[in-house]
Amino acid sequence: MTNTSIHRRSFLRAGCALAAMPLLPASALAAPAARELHAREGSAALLGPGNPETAIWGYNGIAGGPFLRYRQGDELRISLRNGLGQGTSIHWHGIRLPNPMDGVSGLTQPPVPGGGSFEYRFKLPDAGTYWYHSHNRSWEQMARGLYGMLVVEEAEPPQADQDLAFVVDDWRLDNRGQIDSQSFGAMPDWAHAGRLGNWVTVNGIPGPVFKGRRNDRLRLRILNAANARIFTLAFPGLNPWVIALDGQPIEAWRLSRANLTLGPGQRADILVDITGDSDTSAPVRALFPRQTVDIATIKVGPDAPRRRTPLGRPKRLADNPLPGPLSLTDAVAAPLRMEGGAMGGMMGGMMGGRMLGMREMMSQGKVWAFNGVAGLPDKPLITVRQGQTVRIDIDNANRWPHAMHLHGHHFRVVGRQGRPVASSPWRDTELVQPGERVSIAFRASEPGKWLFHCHMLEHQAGGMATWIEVT
Ligand SMILES: [Cu+2]
Repeated sequence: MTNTSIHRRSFLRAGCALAAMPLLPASALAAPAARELHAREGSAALLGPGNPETAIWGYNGIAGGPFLRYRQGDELRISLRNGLGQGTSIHWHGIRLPNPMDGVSGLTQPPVPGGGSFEYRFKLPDAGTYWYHSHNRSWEQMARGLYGMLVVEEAEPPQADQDLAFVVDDWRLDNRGQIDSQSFGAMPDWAHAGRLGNWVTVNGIPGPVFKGRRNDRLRLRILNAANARIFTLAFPGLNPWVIALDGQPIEAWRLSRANLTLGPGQRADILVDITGDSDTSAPVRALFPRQTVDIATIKVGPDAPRRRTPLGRPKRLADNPLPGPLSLTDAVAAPLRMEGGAMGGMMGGMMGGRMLGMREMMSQGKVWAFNGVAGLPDKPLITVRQGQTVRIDIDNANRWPHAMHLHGHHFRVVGRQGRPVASSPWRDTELVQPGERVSIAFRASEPGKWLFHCHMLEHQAGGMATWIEVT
């Protein structure tokens, strides 16, 4: 199990003060012409400066892609150029957009072949922290670095002295510091927790240091970009305010003793007030089952503070114009039973319209099923009309947590273990624990075929994918 334990040594070089990664101002990026994201090979300093670089795949050759930043209501216009030896496409995670722009290879578009290109063009209706990533063979393409953060600025952002991306990923590296490509497709990963890495980066580097002055407020846009790892983060001494989840504003709450848990694909916007004395620092800590690792440091510089006391409770951000309200009494409902995986006791499932035994399924790389069907079915989970409220009753009947992601919509949790839930935040990805029954609801907005799948990418590839048709 050495591969799945996090290496400690990367985090012992606390002295190396790497630059934080501020997001560029919108004016620097919002050019009217189409910008290009070129999916290609590149190299990245995943091991930190002074160490050999790691060969990766990235948009414009950058591991974790360029940060994209727009204003609410802007049009995104990006040409994907494929410089890889295999097909690819880009999904815009959390963005409400027309279905043909959703970027799901095999459902909303054919994969863009090597040497080909495809133009994505759509409006950005909602402000918040989103991301974009490959949606073809994503279990390999994302593990190699094909993803990036997409920020849509609010008209009135919260008061903060710095607005920072905080993209957490775990990479599985071999002992030469290169991406372990031998283990792509390894069935033990697919049947268990998914591909877990052994090397953690924040914004593509190990242990970055974010610098501020005493009483500064930092906005951290945290994204879990890992294939499969659930990150639990602690901010000792920092008392952050959580102000948004999956891009959607919430009533600010203090993370004083609690930790922040993010499943793959989930985001949280937090505000951190630096209260330490000059030249002190506070860690951002990742808690693993048998280990705690400082993945970033927030350092108080020697400069005089720009204000005498920290800022108070933040104002609630303006809500996005999400389609609503939900009409639960006349919602169209579908059950979704999640089965399979190691120790799951699944006997077999439907594949391509045929009933297969478990051994036969595994020989074709399928180890999970939704409602007894492994892999993307020909028929949707449910067909609904635009404007209808849809409820999905998820029953996680196996031994593993799953990060369920709905494309093109945000939903609310409206039930847990069969009991109604009165209020819950809008999300696009929900972490469902083993044995948990969770009902989610949303209003079908755009017509088309919307994928609903586990964002643990090996589970998705291993069978956990279905779709919802909006007519
Ligand atoms: Cu899963």
